[in-house]
Amino acid sequence: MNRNSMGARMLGLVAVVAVVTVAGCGGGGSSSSGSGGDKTVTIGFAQVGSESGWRTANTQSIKSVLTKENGFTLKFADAQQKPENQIQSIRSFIAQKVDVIAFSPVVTTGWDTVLEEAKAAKIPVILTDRAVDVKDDSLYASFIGSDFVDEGKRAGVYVSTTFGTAPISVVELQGTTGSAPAIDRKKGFAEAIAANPNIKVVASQTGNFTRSEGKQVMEGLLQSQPKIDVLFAHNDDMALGAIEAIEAAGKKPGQDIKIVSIDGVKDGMQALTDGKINYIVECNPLLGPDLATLAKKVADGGTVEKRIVTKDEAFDQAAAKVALPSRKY
Ligand code: GZL
Repeated sequence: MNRNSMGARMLGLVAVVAVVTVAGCGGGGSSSSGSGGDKTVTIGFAQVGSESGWRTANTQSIKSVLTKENGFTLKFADAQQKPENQIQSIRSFIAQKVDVIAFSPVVTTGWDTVLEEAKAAKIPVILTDRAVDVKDDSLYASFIGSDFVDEGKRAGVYVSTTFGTAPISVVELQGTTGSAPAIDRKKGFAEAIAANPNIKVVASQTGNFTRSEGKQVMEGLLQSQPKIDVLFAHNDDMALGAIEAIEAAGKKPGQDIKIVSIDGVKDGMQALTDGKINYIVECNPLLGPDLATLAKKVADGGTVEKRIVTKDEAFDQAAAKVALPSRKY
């Protein structure tokens, strides 16, 4: 899409994108001059959307710490999974002269121009959850989030060692096309199973990280694939949608079709405990506290670590039974 048509789309989106000031004083303009310390830090956060249980937990973690009591004014925007909405929100944060901008980029590409505008405005940018693919990594101060390649690898190693001792047909429900978690989880899974000749990925399609699309795609795969032994889903929400499709087809999820997923949200851990999922690699969404610490530092002009990797556990059915009661999300 060329810049003019992009500009037209973005202007049209002004009415769509609601930038909400969540805490502290309303209205535009920074309530501090590039401050950290005890002065209020005004932070603009452009969230992916509300597509999954993981996103809900991530948003809750962010909103629960970026509060007036903790010295923040939060301007929060929900992009409804559209990168153009995020670009519009970031431009709005720049116009309001916030102290810090943070966002979880829907997809990895298309960010150079707007991040250059933030840099020109001397507003530091923190990436949370998902990464960007930019020529100049000085365009952001820090990236805090999980290692998605490792998550995919761990899922692949489990499939290979647990189910791959005989020939198996695997179907893959990918996350949002072009997003860092979808690209990297697919890469990690493929690397982990590459050496096992028993494993064949017979189909790999996006379910866009949502339960409804995961169900829809799985319905199609159950029709088109003569044999499905294992489902690898890039997130629990798509796995839960697929479970509905598998049961509607008269098959037993977790038994007739084994399921390996990523996230570890409550509904996913419940399905794991109930034996409908076989293994979940966690992707910790509770990024709020670390984001708050980073935001104060960069607002103060301090330097921060370029990459902070959040720790992820993994659960089989027995481990899920033990962990579920005390899960925070
Ligand atoms: C991963 C995050 C992904 C989750 C999905 O960090 O970006 O997006 O795995 C969510 O549940 O929709």
